Amino acid sequence: MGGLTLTLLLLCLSGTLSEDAGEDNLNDIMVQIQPEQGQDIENEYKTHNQHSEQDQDIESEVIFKQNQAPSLPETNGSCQPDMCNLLRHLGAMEARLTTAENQVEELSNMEAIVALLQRETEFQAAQLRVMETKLSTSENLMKSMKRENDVQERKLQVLSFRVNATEFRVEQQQILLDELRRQSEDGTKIAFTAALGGDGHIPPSERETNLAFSNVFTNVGDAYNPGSGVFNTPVKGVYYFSFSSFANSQHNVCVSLFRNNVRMLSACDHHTEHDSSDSSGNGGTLHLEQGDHVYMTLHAHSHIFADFQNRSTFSGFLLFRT
Ligand SMILES: *C1O[C@H](CO)[C@@H](O)[C@H](O)[C@H]1NC(C)=O
Ligand SMILES: *[C@@H]1O[C@H](CO)[C@@H](O)[C@H](O)[C@H]1NC(C)=O
Ligand SMILES: *[C@@H]1O[C@H](CO)[C@@H](O)[C@H](O)[C@H]1NC(C)=O
Repeated sequence: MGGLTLTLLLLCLSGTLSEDAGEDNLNDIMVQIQPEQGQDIENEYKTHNQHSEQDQDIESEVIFKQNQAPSLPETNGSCQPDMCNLLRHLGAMEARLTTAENQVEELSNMEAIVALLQRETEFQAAQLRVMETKLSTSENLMKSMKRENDVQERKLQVLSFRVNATEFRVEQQQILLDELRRQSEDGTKIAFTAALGGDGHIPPSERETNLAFSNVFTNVGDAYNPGSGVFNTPVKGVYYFSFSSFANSQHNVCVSLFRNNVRMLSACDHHTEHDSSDSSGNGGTLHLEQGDHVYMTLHAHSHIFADFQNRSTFSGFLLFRT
């Protein structure tokens, strides 16, 4: 009966413990109070119980000491030796309780720190997610910029092709323009007309002979030589030549136009009893190289009239250069 009361008293003393720590501490207390020691205390208590007024004092003393803790050991002068022993145990227990409380507080501080660290970690994770989003946005932007860049590059290539084509056309037109300018500026102008001059006819010969048309009417460009009757082609191009010949009644007339050593054009008229003059003529365009010689010949056994009536003539001019 006395033991139960003590246990209740001890439970009251440990009322300040937290719920978790309370049970452990109570066990500690029960261990501290060994069975035989407990029996002593119980006996002691019974003895004291017989003096009820004294009992009242002790109970008050215990409650007072609890309020005065942890200065219990210094008050041993005013308590019974057994009670003092109990009180010292109580003081030690209280000290351990305080330590445990401190540890609990430390633990709860640690928990707070852990919670803080957790919040910090969450915050950093959130920041990381934001940065990841930003990064992927930047990457997408970069990709789209690269695509745009590729498109621009292709456009530039197309433009480059067009510029090249335009440049080519401009170059061609420049060449054509230069040629036209050259033709119109140094505009080689070649034209001549000359007639056989002399005091009568040129008699027939045993062989074909050159004719020198010495009566010059025009000789623009000085390509025709009236002394030899040879036209010396000054520039490559297309030329037009014409000639005519005249002979009187008893004679045949045959003339030819030569390019270098090649006969090109001819004209003949054979005499008859019925007319008193024989005329013939021919003409055409020739494509000549620079330096080509063009001249007229009188065939062998042919006759031609040469005076100042200008009936036998040789003409030529440049149509265009090639
Ligand atoms: C209490 O008791 C201890 C020995 O148990 C002694 O050294 C001390 O002086 C005592 N204190 C008082 C206040 O009597
Ligand atoms: C344009 O012409 C230049 C040389 O004139 C050449 O280097 C370039 O490759 C050409 N560009 C294209 C797109 O043909
Ligand atoms: C022949 O040409 C000369 C000039 O060289 C001219 O004086 C003459 O009148 C011309 N004769 C005829 C018949 O046309």
